[in-house]
Amino acid sequence: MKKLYLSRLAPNPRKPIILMASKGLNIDDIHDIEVIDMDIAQGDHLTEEFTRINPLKLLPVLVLEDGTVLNDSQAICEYLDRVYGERSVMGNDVVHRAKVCSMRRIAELEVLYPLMMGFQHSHPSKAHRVDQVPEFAPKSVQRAVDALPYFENILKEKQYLVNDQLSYADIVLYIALDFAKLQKVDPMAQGEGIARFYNMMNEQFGLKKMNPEK
Ligand SMILES: N[C@@H](CCC(=O)N[C@@H](CS)C(=O)NCC(=O)O)C(=O)O
Repeated sequence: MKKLYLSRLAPNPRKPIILMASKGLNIDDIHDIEVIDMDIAQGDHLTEEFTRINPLKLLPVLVLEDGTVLNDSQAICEYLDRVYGERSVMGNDVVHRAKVCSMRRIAELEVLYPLMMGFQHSHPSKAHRVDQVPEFAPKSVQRAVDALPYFENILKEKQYLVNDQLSYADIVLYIALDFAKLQKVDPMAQGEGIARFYNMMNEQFGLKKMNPEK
């Protein structure tokens, strides 16, 4: 049995859950994957046992049957996309894959990552991990906001970021927009295209929809 260590509310662990959902699959119903829920607030990922699996103490992690450890959300999504379901979320052909790769890198590096830095440098729960520089937090969040017009220009003309189908790039941007709310950035106030996109993704993959019991 493969083991997928997750925290269902955190941005990076949400990627594999949404990726599978976008392929019509429920991560909890895959016959050869055991999902292990970790509580970041309780420090489940800081134990000695988990540190042996991922010395970086970060989620998500997928451990394959032969013991191979994939400790990065992108790598896990690449694996899941190829192994499960029909349609590829990473791209159907070489050019489509390259376009998805480019767009998801921009969403990740220009929006999600600066927001993560904003959170890590400001939130009390991260003080044990990060040598916090509080003045850096708003500047980092602003950097993410400054990148949003790039996506607005695309989404005011198109339903999805790449071609006419949902891809991994959309998943990364959606997760980043949802995470932005924690830092008082309203996804509904970043332009018509982003607002429509955010609503569409949120209806399908929102935290409430994916975690009805929470
Ligand atoms: N590059 C990693 C980053 C993973 C990451 O930052 N995970 C966060 C949740 S979004 C985490 O585990 N944080 C725990 C902590 O900060 O203590 C990936 O994408 O998998």
